[in-house]
Amino acid sequence: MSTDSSPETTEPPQHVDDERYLDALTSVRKTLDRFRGCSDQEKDLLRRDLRQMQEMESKLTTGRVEIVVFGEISTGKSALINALVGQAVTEVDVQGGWTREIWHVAWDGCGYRIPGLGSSEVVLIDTPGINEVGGAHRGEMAQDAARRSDMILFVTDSDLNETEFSALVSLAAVNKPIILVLNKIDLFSPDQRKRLHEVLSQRLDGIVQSENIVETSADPREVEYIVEKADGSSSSQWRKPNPNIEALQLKMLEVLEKDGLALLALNAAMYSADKSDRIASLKLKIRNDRANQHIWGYAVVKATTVAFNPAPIADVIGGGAVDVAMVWHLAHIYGIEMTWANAEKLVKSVVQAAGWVTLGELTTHAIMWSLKAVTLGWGSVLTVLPQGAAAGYGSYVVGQAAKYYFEHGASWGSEGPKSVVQKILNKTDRNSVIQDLKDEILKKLRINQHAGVNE
Ligand SMILES: Nc1nc2c(ncn2[C@@H]2O[C@H](COP(=O)(O)OP(=O)(O)OP(=O)(O)O)[C@@H](O)[C@H]2O)c(=O)[nH]1
Ligand SMILES: [Mg+2]
Repeated sequence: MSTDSSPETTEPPQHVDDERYLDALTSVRKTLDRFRGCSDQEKDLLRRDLRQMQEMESKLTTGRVEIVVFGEISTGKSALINALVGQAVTEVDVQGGWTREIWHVAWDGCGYRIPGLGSSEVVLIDTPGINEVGGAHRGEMAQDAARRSDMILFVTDSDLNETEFSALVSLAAVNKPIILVLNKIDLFSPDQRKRLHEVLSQRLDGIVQSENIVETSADPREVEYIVEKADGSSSSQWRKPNPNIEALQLKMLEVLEKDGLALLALNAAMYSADKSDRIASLKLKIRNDRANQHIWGYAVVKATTVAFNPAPIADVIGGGAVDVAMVWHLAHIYGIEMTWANAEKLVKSVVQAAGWVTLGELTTHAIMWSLKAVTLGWGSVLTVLPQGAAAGYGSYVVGQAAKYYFEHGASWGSEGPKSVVQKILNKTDRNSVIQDLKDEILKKLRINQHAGVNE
């Protein structure tokens, strides 16, 4: 399986003209195209998703139907797979938590093929028990396998407990056929079996169809046989009866015959829609992180520039070239073309919306906050520090507002700039932004003092 960033695509299957199937194939390929269109950084973060998506494409084109066997530890999941396949392909043990990996086993004997796909096969997937002590991540592995598969066999060996019930409810939400397998029926009397079946049907009303509850004994315990010999004597022998899985086999084939192709198609289409959403939200997140990094970088530049060259108050906030450059750069991050003049206008409108027409107001406040915090004995620091930090804070707010504007496709939306900027001001932890900026300025001051720039 190739894991590089330019996925190979297999040829479309020749003999399937089912519309749902072809739609699913188109949507899977579109999602793979979206992966190709990602930046290197995004591809790096999406490596695993890309591989899974390529697997989904190959699953669809070859017609691989996956049936996951899911349930608590020691309910007989592995025994059931062995019984279906007709040989001991996966390990069975009395010790709970025996199966630790996800196992894929071809169910060759089942006799089902997706019509039109010669290479089609049915694969059974063994999973670790969901409630294994200390095996939380294995439980997640099992859930993940269930999400990718086309049909779910949920195995239990008694009435359901809380874990099983909530697992079933969340599986039911992904809209795949679930067959509830009540295994180990050899351990129950006929009356107990009947009662259990009734209880399960009631509990699972609306979650699993009652005709999809089947009984099996995948690995029945040994029973005593009395052998009568020709001479009239008799002896006792303990033997294992054959597994009893016919009801399950029939049910599985019935579901496959009726819906096999549709299940495969629906599952692939849903899976690819999920991955597509994931790509979109990752792109957003990366862009958002980049934008925040940028804003902070510019705020620090502004803070230190002002601290080192205290300017007349009117220049301190909003008007400077640093803010315009920041906004212009942010537009680029959001893929929006913006002229310098428009960037300047945007900065001005944010400053106005913030109510900083009298720019001194913010600076005076900043000086008040800073006087409390600054205990250093440097007279020069007392003046440059608050002014610089206030200026940086102003840039920070301008940047956040511009970010909102670009995120909404270069628009303030129905709210208008005033209410957006007000919300940003309310949301911003002013003191901590100012404090962080002061730390940055002090860092630079110390560096410069050591370098002998400051006398
Ligand atoms: N009596 C009886 N015992 C069974 C049956 N099926 C499985 N068992 C026994 O149950 C125990 C657990 O079986 P496994 O198949 O290993 O169960 P599992 O669900 O795969 O268990 P984990 O992999 O640990 O989650 C073994 O001792 C099996 O012999 C059955 O139908 N009847
Ligand atoms: Mg097992």
